[in-house]
Amino acid sequence: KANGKNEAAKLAKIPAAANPLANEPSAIASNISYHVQYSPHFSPTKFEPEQAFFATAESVRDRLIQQWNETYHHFNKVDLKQTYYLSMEFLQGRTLTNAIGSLDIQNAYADALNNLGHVLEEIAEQEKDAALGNGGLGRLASCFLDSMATLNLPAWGYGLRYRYGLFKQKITKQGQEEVAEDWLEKFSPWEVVRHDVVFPVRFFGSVMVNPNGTRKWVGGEVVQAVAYDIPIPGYKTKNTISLRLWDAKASAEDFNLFQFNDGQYESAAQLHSRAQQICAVLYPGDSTEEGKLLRLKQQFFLCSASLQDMILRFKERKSGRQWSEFPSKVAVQLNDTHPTLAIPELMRLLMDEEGLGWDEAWDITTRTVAYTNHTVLPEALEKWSQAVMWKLLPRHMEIIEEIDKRFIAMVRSTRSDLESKIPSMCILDNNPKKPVVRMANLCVVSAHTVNGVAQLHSDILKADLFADYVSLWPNKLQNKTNGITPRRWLRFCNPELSKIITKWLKTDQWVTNLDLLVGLRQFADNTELQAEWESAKMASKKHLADYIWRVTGVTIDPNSLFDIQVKRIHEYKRQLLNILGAIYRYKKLKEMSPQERKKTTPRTIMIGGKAFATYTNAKRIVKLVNDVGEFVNTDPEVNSYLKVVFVPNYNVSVAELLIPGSELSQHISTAGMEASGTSNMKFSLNGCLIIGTLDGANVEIRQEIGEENFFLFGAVAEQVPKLRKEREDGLFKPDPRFEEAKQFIRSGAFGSYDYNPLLDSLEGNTGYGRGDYFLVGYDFPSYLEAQDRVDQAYKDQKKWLKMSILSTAGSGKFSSDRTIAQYAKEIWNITECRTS
Ligand code: B1H
Repeated sequence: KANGKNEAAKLAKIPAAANPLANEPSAIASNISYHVQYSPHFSPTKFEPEQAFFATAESVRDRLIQQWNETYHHFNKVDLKQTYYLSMEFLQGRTLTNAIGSLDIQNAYADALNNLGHVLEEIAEQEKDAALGNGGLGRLASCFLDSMATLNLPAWGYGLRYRYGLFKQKITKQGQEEVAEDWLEKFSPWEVVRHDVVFPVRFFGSVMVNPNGTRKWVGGEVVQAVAYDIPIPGYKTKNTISLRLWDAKASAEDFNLFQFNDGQYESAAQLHSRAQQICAVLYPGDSTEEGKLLRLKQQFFLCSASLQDMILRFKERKSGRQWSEFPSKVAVQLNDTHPTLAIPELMRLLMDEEGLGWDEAWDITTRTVAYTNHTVLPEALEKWSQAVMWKLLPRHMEIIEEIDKRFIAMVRSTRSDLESKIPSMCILDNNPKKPVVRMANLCVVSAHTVNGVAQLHSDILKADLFADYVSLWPNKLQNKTNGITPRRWLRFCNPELSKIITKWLKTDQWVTNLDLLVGLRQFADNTELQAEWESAKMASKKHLADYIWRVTGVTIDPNSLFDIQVKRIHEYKRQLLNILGAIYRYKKLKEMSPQERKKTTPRTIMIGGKAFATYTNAKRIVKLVNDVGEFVNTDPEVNSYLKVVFVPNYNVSVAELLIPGSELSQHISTAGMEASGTSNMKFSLNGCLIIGTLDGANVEIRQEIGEENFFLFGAVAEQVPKLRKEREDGLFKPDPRFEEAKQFIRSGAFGSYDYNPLLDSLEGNTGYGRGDYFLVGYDFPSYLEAQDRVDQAYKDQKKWLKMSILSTAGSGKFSSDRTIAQYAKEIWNITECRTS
């Protein structure tokens, strides 16, 4: 443990290194000590873990910046096509361990810090999570950046620098409480502000028609977008790319000095405070008109600043560049519809600012932009009010109208058979009650490629949501099954298991070639490997048990089966199914004799996740899990056989702790509703078995690891519409076990909180009733049966370990390196650009 004062005094005696960026522990220590003294964020007499973290991070950043400069110098020289990944979310989590590991200087840093009286792992825990995203979609963007850098691809991430990311979740007697999470409280050592990269972004105003008929957007308010760059190192390669996050500021001219001197402070700085609102929070609540407008402003701000930056870079490269070459130099990927405005904004910039005609601008735009769809849930398909769009972005609405008009004309003239489909295929929904712009339609019409994120999801897009477009453009729709970075999600978060894998495969090449994991299959029965595997898992379980005790005060038994469900709380993800199953398990344990109980498989069920602040039923689920936990965990008759724990404030860092310690994880969404899921891949990669439905990427995971290693249950996607109809028509007879579990909640066993609205959602169509839209009742019996198979399998530890090894061995496909290589080849048409 470090002792602040003494250690700081010691620092002064460390000699300056000849090359402060050398990788010997002595040079690193000297570099760290330099930052303590000369990057004066804190008093230089203090060197406690917090100061040590910032100084260490800054010394790592020095190394990243060096590689980064070389990388971009190289990109400029070689001038290959580049990809720009536009996303409203990047869920980066912590950076230190990942950066040191990618630079391959873990041991030297550990030694250097040891010499300075600190422990690397402890220092790393000082870092705040950068949670500039909600869940899977944002984390996917971050995994993609890691893979793009590691594969040496010329690529950039573009996003927004939210002042407050995803809220911190506190659990109180009332349930979930949201608290602002201040990731920039001190500062972020990873971001580099680019005072020279600033672009104006306009809002509101009007369209001026020039004498020659061209049009120009004028007036309104103009905000400046300032770039903050975060270096993203590739694993064991010099290539280090950028995540460029835009922040908003007003310019000095917008500060009314006259008003200010007159004492009117608020109105003097009005534009400044309006600019500050833009990047204040991730996802401003959209229950009010103001909230909706702000979200739309954010989306446009990201698109406009990013495109201006790309165009400037394009023009700066090799003189005499032709506009027609733009699509062979620039690929833009839209992460869902959130950055759709990139389409009309690129059209506007090309026509109104660069003087191109419609046809040329349209040709360039459509050959540049591609779109990824991440959901088929109707409530998540973005539709913006035409009135709001006309007000905020009048020129873009003109362009969207024109795109729509030309699309309709094209369909009429080439495909008269699709006439009846035009109302649902076109972009503007002119329903007089609420005219809207359908962003997904705008994307499909304008993008050269549209992709889903798992095979089943892409098939559903083809057969359902986008079926008519497929008949128009048979080759536009592709599948790109999601993936996860094996660096963060195995190599760094689970070093014990990684060591074993490297030992048995006799190589660590699996970290960048995850398919090599199949080599473990031949040893799945090997008792030596099994023993090592078991002891690594046990160490992680103990570590996790420690953590659970620290954050909840609940003691859990590392010898029990660790069963985890962590993801956003949503009715379609069916945490309710899980908790109803837990309640049923409790009731059966209660009915048993002590001897019978001893024969059961002890379980610790952990559930974690955040509920969207205004999603009432999701918050009720959080409350229920907490209440069930309190009840079960304090029942001395059963609590050595069953514990239920709500893990508070689930985020990337918590995931890095939970996943290595997991043995069973639940991915139990109603079939057809989870586009892919990505935590399923993380768990499976770490040797955790899955109980799940045939949904999203589960289907492919089961194929890869073998059906005998997957606990399958539940209806399949094709059955779902029919089952819902039967439910509505009163033809469904619920299983008595389902009724029993619900009844136990209704009886008030878990306290006085009113759970009726939640329970009613599982019933008929009255009141809160949603007619059990998510089919919890239908799937309950097969879920319980699958859970029985889990209990049986766990009793045979040899068999379980074999299944666990086979899970890891079969997870190679789910590397985001594979996913990104497919995007690069099949959508972006870019090739590697290695910095030597
Ligand atoms: C996914 C979202 C999403 N799909 C709207 N859609 C949002 C929609 O802030 N918003 O308005 C934010 C996010 N997120 C997820 O994407 C899917 O549900 C997962 O199944 C999938 O694995 C993940 C990555 O593709």
